[in-house]
Amino acid sequence: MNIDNMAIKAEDQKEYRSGFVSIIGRPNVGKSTLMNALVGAKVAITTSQAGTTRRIVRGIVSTDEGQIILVDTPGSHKPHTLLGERMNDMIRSSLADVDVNVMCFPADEKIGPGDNYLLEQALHTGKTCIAVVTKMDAVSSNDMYKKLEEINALAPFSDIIPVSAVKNKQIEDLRSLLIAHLPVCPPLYPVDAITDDTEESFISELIREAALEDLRDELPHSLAVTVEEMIEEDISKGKRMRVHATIHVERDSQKGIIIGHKGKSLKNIGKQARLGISQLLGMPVYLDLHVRVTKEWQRNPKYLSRLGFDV
Ligand SMILES: Nc1nc2c(ncn2[C@@H]2O[C@H](COP(=O)(O)OP(=O)(O)OP(=O)(O)O)[C@@H](O)[C@H]2O)c(=O)[nH]1
Ligand SMILES: [Mg+2]
Repeated sequence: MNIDNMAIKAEDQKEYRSGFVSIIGRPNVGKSTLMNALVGAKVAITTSQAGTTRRIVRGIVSTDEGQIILVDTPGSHKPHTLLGERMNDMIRSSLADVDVNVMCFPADEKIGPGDNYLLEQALHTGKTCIAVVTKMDAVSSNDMYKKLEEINALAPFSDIIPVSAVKNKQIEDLRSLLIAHLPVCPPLYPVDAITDDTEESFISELIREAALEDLRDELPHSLAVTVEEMIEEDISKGKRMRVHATIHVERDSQKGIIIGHKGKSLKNIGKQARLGISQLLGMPVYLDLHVRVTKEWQRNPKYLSRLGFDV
């Protein structure tokens, strides 16, 4: 018998763990950046604007020890629209559906009532709750020490771990910690998968990301993006993807802002989004962007459902 094969068999018998981990926290605390760092690839959009993530996005991490299915959630906030209510419903249902909840606290911000409200809901599920202090690169070690003490006194977390997703600090440790908390179970997704999102849905997110970064604080919450059509076409140097997409805004005045003076803003958005989309698809992209006023879509159940925000 071949000794090498026997060694592989013994390795195979190590307990493999697999399960779901939600990433929760207030808007802009670094949840999606953390998920991308854990996955090791961009599977969710991230911006400096609060309220970037609007739907549940799953990122998958597979190692020799196990598989983590990360569930990135929208930032928890007081809802002002039907969309806001649906986003909070998404958070609530993911809290209950996972094996472990990871609650993110940014190192450089105070803990507030919004955190306590979400924490109460997470603890209520009776699931393992891990506190992650994000953006550790943004504070001194002295301030970090105080933050860890404060979080330790806040609730009976199973673990508290500081990380920096942008500097890749303690991300490996967090991966191992998460796997250790998952049930013994074979992989639930193919081990080479990194997300369960569709290409089309991620493309619409990349366009929204480009628009959010370009427009800064002007109207981020009023934007939605839909992809109407994707056509692969032959060009002289090979293949090209033609993408037709619509940016929805809520009011006529917002349409003007998105288009900008002589179309400059829309051109910038298109240029930025095209880069990300061609990287994703591995081929050149022709992006045809239209801006449409879909009045008060955030409050209208019919539009919400058309834009993919079903109950
Ligand atoms: N310095 C620093 N900034 C970070 C880190 N992680 C995230 N950020 C920044 O924090 C901002 C928000 O990041 P996101 O990942 O989009 O935050 P989020 O919690 O997913 O936000 P919502 O989807 O709006 O709830 C971005 O500008 C990130 O670059 C980090 O480790 N260090
Ligand atoms: Mg996010």
